[in-house]
Amino acid sequence: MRADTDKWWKTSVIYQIYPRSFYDSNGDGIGDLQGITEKLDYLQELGVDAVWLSPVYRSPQDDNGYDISDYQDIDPIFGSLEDMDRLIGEAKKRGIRIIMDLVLNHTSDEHPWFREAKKSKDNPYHDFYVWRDGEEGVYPNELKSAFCGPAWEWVPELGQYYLHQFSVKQPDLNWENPKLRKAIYEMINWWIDRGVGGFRLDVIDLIGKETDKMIMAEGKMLHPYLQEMSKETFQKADLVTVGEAWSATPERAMKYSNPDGSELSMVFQFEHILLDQQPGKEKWDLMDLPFVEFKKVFSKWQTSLYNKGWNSLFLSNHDLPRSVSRFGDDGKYRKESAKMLATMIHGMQGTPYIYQGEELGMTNVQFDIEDYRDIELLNVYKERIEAGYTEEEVMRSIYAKGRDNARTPMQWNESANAGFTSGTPWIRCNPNYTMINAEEELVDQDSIFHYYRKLVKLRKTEPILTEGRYIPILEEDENIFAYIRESEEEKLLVLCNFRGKEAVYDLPRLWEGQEVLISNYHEEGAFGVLRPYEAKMVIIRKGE
Ligand code: TEU
Ligand code: CA
Repeated sequence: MRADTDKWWKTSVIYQIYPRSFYDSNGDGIGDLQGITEKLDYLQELGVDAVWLSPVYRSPQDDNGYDISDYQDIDPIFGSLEDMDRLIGEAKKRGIRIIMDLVLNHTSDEHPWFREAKKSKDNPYHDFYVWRDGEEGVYPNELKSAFCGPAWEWVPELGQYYLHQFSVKQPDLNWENPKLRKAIYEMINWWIDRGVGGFRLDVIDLIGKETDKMIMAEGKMLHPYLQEMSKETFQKADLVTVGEAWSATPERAMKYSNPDGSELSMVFQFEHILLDQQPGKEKWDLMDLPFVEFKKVFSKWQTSLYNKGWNSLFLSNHDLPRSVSRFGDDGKYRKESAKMLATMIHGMQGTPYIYQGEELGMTNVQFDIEDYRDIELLNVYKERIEAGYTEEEVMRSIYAKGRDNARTPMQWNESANAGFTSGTPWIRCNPNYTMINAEEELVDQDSIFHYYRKLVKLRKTEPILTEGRYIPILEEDENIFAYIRESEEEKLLVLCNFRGKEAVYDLPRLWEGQEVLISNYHEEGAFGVLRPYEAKMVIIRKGE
């Protein structure tokens, strides 16, 4: 076996589930573990190797589970530890590994550690969190919470502030404390012993924070902590680990995903995700996607990490809008453009991630403000209305970027509530479920679902997708995303038209008439022209 393919996750495709929106087995309106177990055959048909679950631990659900009050228990809304064991076991039977979401930068303020920490300055758990002395109303520094407002909360009994980079109910942990680190590693090992296949590590770039210097991401102790954690936990088993790192650059990613296995398998980087917002502003400050730049970002990551690290490949997750609405066309060319985006991502080197419903071409929603649930979205609405933005402007940003776009229930069939629940869903369904749903797509061989199924399979059958070197082409083209993958034996061409009109290209004739691995159009078109949102992979097998 080649060095490159010695890890199972290098030929894998990972599916992300947002449990509360996936499938509700008991009619309380919230998706649960038993619901996931019931849908494992669907995931097996899609062909994915692993499933990443957004957090299902015990939690007051202030940030839908990213505020954990007990790392070693399942929240009753999702089920029990027995349900978790059953899910792991049933998934294993189908060749699917379960990946847990580790939130290690903060806990819930209802975690016993924090309850203790708040009792007094000399409580043994006090130093598990980040505190600063001060006086009420005078913040220790200017740090802001990602969910609006200052990142400091006053605790009058102690005369101290605690740090929270997210909601007030998510106090930041203090990784400088070796006792905290040890407690975390013990918890991780407990999950490894339970048989999980790996971990996604929430905002992991923040754990080395140097609070007084206002350095939050990539603090100087970040990589030492990761190496310590990896040695104490992950390296004991054959796991996949993926860190969420908004601050990652290719140079930093080479450390995180060092092939020597000293830190993680890979990181999620967000450079391509940050392009359609005004420079230096927030994601709500919309801007058209600079397409040429978008391609260059991907090409940079593909070429810099070749043999030096490993990429994760994704266009959407539970924090992001639906990819077909954001980068494609969720109207007339929904099917074509969803398949095109999938082709672009699944042709690259790295581990592709499919976010639930992406394989159906699920789209963004436009709700009235009362129908939204996300803490970030509701906070920004309030903050921007108070700051004088018009209702229309704020709603336009929310429609484009709000996290609830990704969190509406999975669309299983055309029956009430998309077949997601027999009760009242915790958040409204996207009304288009009567047209876009799994049941229909499973029957229709030409569906987006079946196209994803083929792409997942290609990663297993075509080694060039795992190993081939990436070579960007047509780099300045304003319409077409194109690249070549090259290995000793083969050459693969990936062509994607990002526009709802024909696009022409100039490439050597040697590509004409070659084997088409996959395409989103049935009939082959003329060489040199791509039809609206046309995408294809063409392969030349050199030995032949
Ligand atoms: O997200 C990290 C994060 O920085 C988010 O605030 C993200 O930037 C935002 O959604 C985009 O505006 C992770 C989780 O994925 C997210 O769901 C959690 O809310 C957050 O951490 C806190 O745990
Ligand atoms: Ca339920």
